[in-house]
Amino acid sequence: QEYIALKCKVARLSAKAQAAIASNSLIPATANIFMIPATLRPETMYGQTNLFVSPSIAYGIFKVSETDFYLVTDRAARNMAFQGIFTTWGTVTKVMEIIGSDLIGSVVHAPLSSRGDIYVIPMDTIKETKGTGLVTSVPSDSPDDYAMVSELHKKSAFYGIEQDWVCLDILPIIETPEYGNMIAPTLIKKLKINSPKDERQLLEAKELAYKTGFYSGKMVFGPFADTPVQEAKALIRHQLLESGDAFVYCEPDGSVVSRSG
Ligand code: ZZB
Repeated sequence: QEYIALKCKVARLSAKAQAAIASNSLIPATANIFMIPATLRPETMYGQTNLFVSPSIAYGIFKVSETDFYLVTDRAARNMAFQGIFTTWGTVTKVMEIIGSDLIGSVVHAPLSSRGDIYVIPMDTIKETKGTGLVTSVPSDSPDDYAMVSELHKKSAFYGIEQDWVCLDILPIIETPEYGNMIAPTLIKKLKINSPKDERQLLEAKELAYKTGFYSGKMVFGPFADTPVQEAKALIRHQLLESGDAFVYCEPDGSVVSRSG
């Protein structure tokens, strides 16, 4: 599986993350820390509204250069080491560990997003065994994301977050004849999905959203407006890689890489 790993530079850390990171002597005060979500849909990056972390995953912060550090799961970092993403091939330099719940409320800069800076919020269903363990929220086009932000907005106190961290001001970026320009919210309604726990229906909604977006979608936002998604996808992917805002991150198909070591 080939993901696009997006470099979301930390603009402001939550109080807890700030305290933990400031007291770590291996991370210079001027360091650039990037939270790195993995996506299969670079063409939707204009519509990012939040960054999801799992409250229960322990993330690592890994040194990339004297100035740059990446925040991902240990598993993703180990895979990245064998793809030439760190300085020494096959080697990771982990400078600290931080639990996802401590990152919530931080603000990162999301490349291409019409919002610019976005809040880090929780998603319990993130799998540690896939991607980087961080997910960028695109509620216009991802049913999982729309279900989660709706839930968080309704129950912000329960989740221990500020309601205004959750962005529900959703921008249309792709249009399809089947579901209009709000594919995810339309499918959520159509399939009567009420919560992120409606796993089976969400899976169906995701498959429909992937297929419809790719085969009949056209861009309605950004420099490639009016271009079919099938064409725009590669163009936007290329642009993100060229600008250095993203890199390719691959995972072996099928099986999951061991967590040990
Ligand atoms: C932005 C985005 C916009 C995504 C969209 C999807 C959609 P899949 O489909 O199961 O192979 N993701 C990435 N890592 C994880 C993880 N560890 N746990 C849970 N979800 C994860 O998974 C790939 C997609 O699932 C990724 O692409 C990411 O969300 C999320 F409009 O990035 B995506 C119809 C889907 N639309």
